[in-house]
Amino acid sequence: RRTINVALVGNPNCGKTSLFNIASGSHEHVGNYSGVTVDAKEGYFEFQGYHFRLIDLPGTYSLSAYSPEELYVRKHIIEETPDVIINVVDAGNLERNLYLTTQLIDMNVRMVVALNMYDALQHSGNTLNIKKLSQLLGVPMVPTISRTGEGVDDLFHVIIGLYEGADFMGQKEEIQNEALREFREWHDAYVPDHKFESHEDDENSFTPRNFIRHIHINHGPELERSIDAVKKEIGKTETIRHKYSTRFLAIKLLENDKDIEKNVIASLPNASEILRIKEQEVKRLRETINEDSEQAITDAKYGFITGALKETYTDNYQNTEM
Ligand code: GDP
Ligand code: MG
Ligand code: K
Repeated sequence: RRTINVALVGNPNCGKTSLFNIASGSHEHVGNYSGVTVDAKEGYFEFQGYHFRLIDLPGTYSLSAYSPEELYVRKHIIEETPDVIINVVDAGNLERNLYLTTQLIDMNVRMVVALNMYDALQHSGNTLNIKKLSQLLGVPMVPTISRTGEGVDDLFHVIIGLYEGADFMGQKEEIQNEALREFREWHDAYVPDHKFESHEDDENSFTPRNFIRHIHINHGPELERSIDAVKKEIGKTETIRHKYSTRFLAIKLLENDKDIEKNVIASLPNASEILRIKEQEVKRLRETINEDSEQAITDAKYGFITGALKETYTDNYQNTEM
């Protein structure tokens, strides 16, 4: 039987290590932590008949190339290719924490969000429509309290489901269809310029499972146009196999990510053409939206998050103030 490789990714102090400890400890623990380094702790355990290898990665706010932690996490995801990533999120600090989530979505990884510190959210009296937020981002989400272990079994059930390719959160078909209908309604109203990519352009392939894999954070028409232009040129080098999604690479280039430029793009036969198109798009963006492309991408991601939270999160405190 294969081992399911799982990595914990999240901001500092969102409860990754607590989750790591409780997952490795509360289930049958069949091995010592090996490969213990300053950077990443590794644990082995069994759950529901599956072997798990769990890595506790360093905390990071972003997947840019601005800090050793960011580069380390990014490199781990690409080189170790975990089967499933647990994006641990502080449910009391969603706006900031979901920024990293949008970057993981760009990377097109198989992931589940652990809405951790859920006890703090409950005590605050604020409410979150988890199902809807999960539809808006195209990622399954499970509330957890890693200090007590609540929700952790549910989390690993979802991970097994994702690993085995089960349908969206194991929902029954009629619930899936309902969720899908709601999602499409929202999508058409909210991002009218954006079209879903689907397998073989088959309308029927637009299933919840596919939208988990194919949903994109929409960055608005001008940025999406630039992303497409750069992505198209990167996509021409089909003989070169890199593990990054071309969309992620295009976004990173437009963010002026020198690590990607030097360590991924430079080795492609059409590197100079890719960079020429990138420069051209950076210039075009400066002229059309009057903004630096890196800043524009950050703003668009926060815009998406703000919009999603507006639809799903009610701030009780603010309501009583008003
Ligand atoms: P890490 O930096 O992401 O590894 O976070 P830690 O696991 O070290 O947790 C940071 C702090 O949050 C610690 O004091 C934990 O006890 C606390 N903590 C972790 N998970 C939860 C949770 O679900 N609820 C609450 N209230 N506190 C938590
Ligand atoms: Mg930690
Ligand atoms: K995804």
